[in-house]
Formats: sequence, C-alpha cells, structure tokens
Amino acid sequence: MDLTPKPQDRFAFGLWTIGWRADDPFGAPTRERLDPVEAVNGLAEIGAYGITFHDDDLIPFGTQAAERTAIIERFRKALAETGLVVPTATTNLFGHPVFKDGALTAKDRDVRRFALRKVARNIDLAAELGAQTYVFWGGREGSEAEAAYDPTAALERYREGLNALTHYVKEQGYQLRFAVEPKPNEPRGDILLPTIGHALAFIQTLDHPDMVGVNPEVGHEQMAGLNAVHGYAQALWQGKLFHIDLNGQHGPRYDQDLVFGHGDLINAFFLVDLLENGGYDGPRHFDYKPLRTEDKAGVWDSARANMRTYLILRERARQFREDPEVAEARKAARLDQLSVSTLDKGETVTSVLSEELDVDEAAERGAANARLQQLAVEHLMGAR
Ligand code: ASC
Ligand code: MN
Ligand code: MN
Ligand code: MN
Repeated sequence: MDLTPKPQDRFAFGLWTIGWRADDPFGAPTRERLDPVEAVNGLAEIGAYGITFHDDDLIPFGTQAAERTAIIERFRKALAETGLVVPTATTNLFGHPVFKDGALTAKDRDVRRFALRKVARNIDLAAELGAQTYVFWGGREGSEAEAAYDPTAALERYREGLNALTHYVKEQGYQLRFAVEPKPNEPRGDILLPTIGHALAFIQTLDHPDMVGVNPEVGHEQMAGLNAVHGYAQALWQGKLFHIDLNGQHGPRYDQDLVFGHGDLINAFFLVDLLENGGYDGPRHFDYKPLRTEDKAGVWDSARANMRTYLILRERARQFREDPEVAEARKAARLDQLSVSTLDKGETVTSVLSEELDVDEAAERGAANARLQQLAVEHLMGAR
C-alpha cells in the first residue's frame, strides 16, 4: 500500500493546527510558536499540498502595516519555494476579547462593523494568494444567557453580514466562494447554525445562495450526536459541500480535534468512502489539534498520521467496493434497488393505487444488512 501523500491527494492543514501552542482552559501553552515559514516548509516536506490560515495565525492581531507587508512577503516566498498553495482562508472572529459577545452577530453594532472590516481585509489577502474558498466559523456567534439574547435578530444580522460580504466579493471581482462551518457549542454555550442542516437551510435565505456552501467538521457533527457521514452526504447531494474539515472525536463531549481516525474510526471509513465515491473534489483539509502532550516531533508525527489514516482508509474502501462478496452482499441488501426511482417515468401515485402487495410476505423478507456491515468492518480492520 503506497502511503506517500501526493499533491493530487490535496491534503491541506490549517496553520493553527500544527501551530497550536496547546494552551487549554486549565493550563499554559506547552509548545513554542511555530513560525509560518517553518510550517510551510514542514508541510511541504511531509507531502501536503496546501496550507490555510486565520488572518491572526499569520499576522498577529494589531500588527502595523509595514510589518504586515513583510510577514506576507516572507510567507509568499516560502509558498513559491515549496509549491504549497493556499486553497482556503478564514477570519479569527473569536480570539480577541472584543468578540467576547459575538462578531458578525454581536449586539454591539460597533463590533459588527469592525468584524466586517476584519473579514474584508483578509478576503483581499485570500484572493491575492489564490484561495478559492473562504470559511466562516462563528465560534462566538451565540449565547449563554437566553434573556440577553434574541436568536431571530442574531440570524438576521448573520444574514446581513454574509450578504454584505458576498456583495463585497462580487464588487471586487474575486472568484471566492464562502463555506459556513457549523458547530453546536464551544466556545459559546450555544452557537448559531449548530449543525450542517441548520447551515444548509440558512444559506437558502441569502442573496447569493449559489456562492455559499458548508465546511463541515467531523467532530462538530459528532458533538451534536449526529452521524457526520449523513451530514456530509446531504451537503454533497445538495451541491453544497464546498470544503471539509477532517478530524476525530469521541461523541458528545468537548471539541477534541483528534487526528482523523483517532475518534470514531468506522464513521471515518464511511466518510472516506463517501468523499472518494460521491464526487467531492475539494481539498482534504485537516482541522485537528496535536495533543498537548506532544513536542515538535510529536506534532509532525500527528500531522503525518492524518494523511496516513486517510490513505489507508481510501485503500480499504477501494478493496471493500471491489470485493465480489461485498458486491453480492450489497445486492442481497437491496442497495441497488434504492437507486431505482419508486415510480416509472410518467407514473403518478394513481398508477400504484390498484397494485397489491402481500405485506406478510414482504414483512418477512430480511434486509441482510448485518452481513454487509460486518464485511465493511472486516475490510476496515484489514482482515480481508
Ligand atoms: C476555524 C475552524 C475551526 C475553528 C478552530 C479554531 O476556522 O474551522 O474549527 O476555527 O479550529 O481553533
Ligand atoms: Mn473542532
Ligand atoms: Mn474546523
Ligand atoms: Mn477546529
């Protein structure tokens, strides 16, 4: 099995992932800041094709203009030297205390106007660096105190903000699409657009719904107790899976951001199967956090681990689909029938009114699901 990542695999990492200093609510950072140029070089070395960033990951909040230009030039030079690309960028609208009660949906109107400027400025940079997708993760867009909140008004402000920013992108002539990233909670007690489904419904209310899709994160759906594969599948089916965050999570608890596959491995297997066979052609972007226990070597081990897991699962999924016993079990489970329309062309409900079914006989038919699932698990385990 060839586990060497290639540029055509389109593996990408956030600068904030390998660069995470591992500070948590209970403890100080355990690692030094990672220089963005070192990040670019390191990612190129391990076979990634892309790097993504929040504005503040690259250019610390409050950096003056001359210094900002110098940082960008240094970064750009490293990209040119390594061939690494920036497929995606995003805005940090959660770190600075000014965003403690929201950004695009803050009750404080001055903060909302500041947030718009912060996004627009980084959109300019993203476009300059050739990004195709711009992500919106509304970490602080939410509440803990219901009495001090108005979710309807907040949704209206979220809509206004995203509309204004799509207008801005069009005015500037950029080729950027937006991707909204759902998350149910953390850092807020409750976050707006908590799941893929909420985000998909919200997007349809925007001025330019065609420009806006989703950027689901495996762990975020699992925090909501949902099946991530089904959420990604619905987004893909609706033409809205613009971008993805891959990582690992163990059920509904704090956002673990584990290495891809280090959480629910069975769900990860079926997710790779979906992405590889369902027509997703965007970057395979990892949004994970190297464990707080790790030193620099451990950080790079964990970065490689994400790609290795993906490549192994891709190969296992391929073998699963090529196994003749699986093909036969899929047929026995009537998976092929699910792809056949219920009514023939030209038929209406009236057409079936006179039909009869022996319901006792039909109710007795086994669905043959268990055998197929075990075949999948055995392929996943490398037992076949
Ligand atoms: C993002 C994104 C997240 C958060 C988180 C920040 O842009 O996709 O999940 O920010 O990684 O720590
Ligand atoms: Mn997360
Ligand atoms: Mn994410
Ligand atoms: Mn994250």
